[in-house]
Amino acid sequence: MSKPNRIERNLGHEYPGRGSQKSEKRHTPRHSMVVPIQTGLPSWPAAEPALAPTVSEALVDALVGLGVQHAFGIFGGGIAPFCQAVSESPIRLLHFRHEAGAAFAAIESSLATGRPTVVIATTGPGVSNLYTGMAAARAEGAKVLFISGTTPAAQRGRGAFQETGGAFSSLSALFVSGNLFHHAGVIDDPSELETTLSRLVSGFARPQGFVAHLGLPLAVQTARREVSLPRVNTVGPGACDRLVSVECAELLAKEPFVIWAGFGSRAAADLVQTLAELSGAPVMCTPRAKGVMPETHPLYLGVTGLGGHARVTEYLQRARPRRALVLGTRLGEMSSFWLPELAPADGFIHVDLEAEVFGAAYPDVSTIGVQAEIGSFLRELLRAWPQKSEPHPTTEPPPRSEPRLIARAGAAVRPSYLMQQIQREVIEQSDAIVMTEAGNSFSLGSQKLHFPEPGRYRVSAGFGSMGHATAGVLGAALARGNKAFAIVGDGAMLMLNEFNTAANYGIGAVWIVLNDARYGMIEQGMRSVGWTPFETDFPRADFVAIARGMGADGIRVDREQDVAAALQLGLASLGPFVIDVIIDPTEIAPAGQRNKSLGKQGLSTVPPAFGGAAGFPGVES
Ligand SMILES: Cc1ncc(C[n+]2csc(CCOP(=O)(O)OP(=O)(O)O)c2C)c(N)n1
Repeated sequence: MSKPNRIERNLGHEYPGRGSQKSEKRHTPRHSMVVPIQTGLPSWPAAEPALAPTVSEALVDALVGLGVQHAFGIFGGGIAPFCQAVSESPIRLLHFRHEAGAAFAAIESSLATGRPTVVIATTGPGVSNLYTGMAAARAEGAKVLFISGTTPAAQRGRGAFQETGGAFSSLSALFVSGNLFHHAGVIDDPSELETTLSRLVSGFARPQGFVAHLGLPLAVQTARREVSLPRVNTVGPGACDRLVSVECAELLAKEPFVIWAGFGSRAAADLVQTLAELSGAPVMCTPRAKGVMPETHPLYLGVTGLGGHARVTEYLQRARPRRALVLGTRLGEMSSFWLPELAPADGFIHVDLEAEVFGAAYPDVSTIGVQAEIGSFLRELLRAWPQKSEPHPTTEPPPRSEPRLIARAGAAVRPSYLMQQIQREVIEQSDAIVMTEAGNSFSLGSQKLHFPEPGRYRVSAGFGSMGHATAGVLGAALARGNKAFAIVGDGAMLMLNEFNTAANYGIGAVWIVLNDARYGMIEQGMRSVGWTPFETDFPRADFVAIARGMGADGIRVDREQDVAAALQLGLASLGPFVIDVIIDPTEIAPAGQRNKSLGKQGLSTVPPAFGGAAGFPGVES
């Protein structure tokens, strides 16, 4: 037998994860997964012909082969056979309380493990409840396959219950590839499965995210068919062109520059640090890239965007680097606020796998776009780095100065004090993932938490749905040692929590609730633009009682002296645990830039009813 060549050796002939499934369930492949070869007349007496697998079973087998370990969702008649096939496989099936919660958990599980995950929903409202999660999956760059029930072709347009898919359904737009899905469609005929699987295999092999949605009518879910697995192996994007890296190295090495790291550079964190140390270029990070450069490193400048650090812009104005090397970020609003002061005079060298991001956020800034995988680009850049070049005598980034807060007595907990204690008790004492949520926790997390490595901090910066972290924390905990923390608002907790799901499966999710009995970010935003807040308060909720009423546990904290002990309890708890912190609502979260940005977009200092016009005086972050 001939030896496998290099490409075959690198790729193997198996899908990622095959044979490495950690599951107590035994998995007996239901069929050979190959098209049977006719060898002539059957021998006599005829053996009982083995039943071909159903499409559901064949699809599940393929998903196991693709490395899927978890499926999250809500069942229903329209998707029951597929749910059953998953339940009999090594994939762990978790039945949630809301489809959006299932989707957020799937996104976070995928991002924490790098594996594809599956979300299941039934027809009609099952699918429509997923919409927010689908958009979030795409915005976050996760690898998620949504599978939903659809109405069979013969019943469409005839008033079918929860009609889904086809020309007559209000939900047809959710089965079209485009800005929402990299691949989507209804499988109306079992023979379409092979081509669909090819799409999934190559899509999930991409280094960046991949989001797909398949609709399966019941008759297709139960149809029997011998399925041959796609014989497709894909090679990732090639090494970055050497000439390009030599030119970039020359441009960067001749004058001081700054590195602007985004979420897409998280897998290349060590190379980012090496380049910074070799060249003397300081590193600033977008909120989702926190930890790509250790946040204690002397060359780390700070965070840009929401909750960003003033010392980043101070440094850029003082040191005036000529260029920014932008790595794996689309420089969207929450990452940059499109601030001109973040763009150096000679512009950007922007590296990303998606060419559409070049020049999109800063169309008037001179940009050299390099379409490449960040790791491969940086490796080539380091190889091409001029031997003789000395690190630039960059102006030293200013040292971080943060006051050490002492617990105060007799008042509610200051959010800044809570963050300081989370830093000490959770981030420095464990390797748990810490998430923040749309609301004040986002800007607080960006500014006040410091991470030593990538993969520890998660926030949905671009889509930013409330409920993303409150439910996503289940997926993060499942993926990483059954422990993850979500710092969230009380409003978000009331919108969506999966206490009951976490209790059902003993998931070690910990929620740290900023309980201020209001939509705090909205209230503070209104005040900061000179409005008198309206309709932002709501009755204070007791999250410990809610958690206990749903099978979880928790503790209420209303004094700063008790914060550390409560966090330790959260860290030690085996199951789901809520830390319900009564916070001081008068401490303003560092979200001023967001309010400024809203002003630029047309929000006025005076409510429109009173004749307000767009724009308002600057609010410092
Ligand atoms: C699904 C969704 N609806 C509305 C918003 C707009 N929004 C952003 S923050 C916020 C208030 C958050 O309040 P809370 O969860 O209590 O957090 P706090 O700011 O008080 O810490 C709202 C309504 C959103 N991001 N997502």
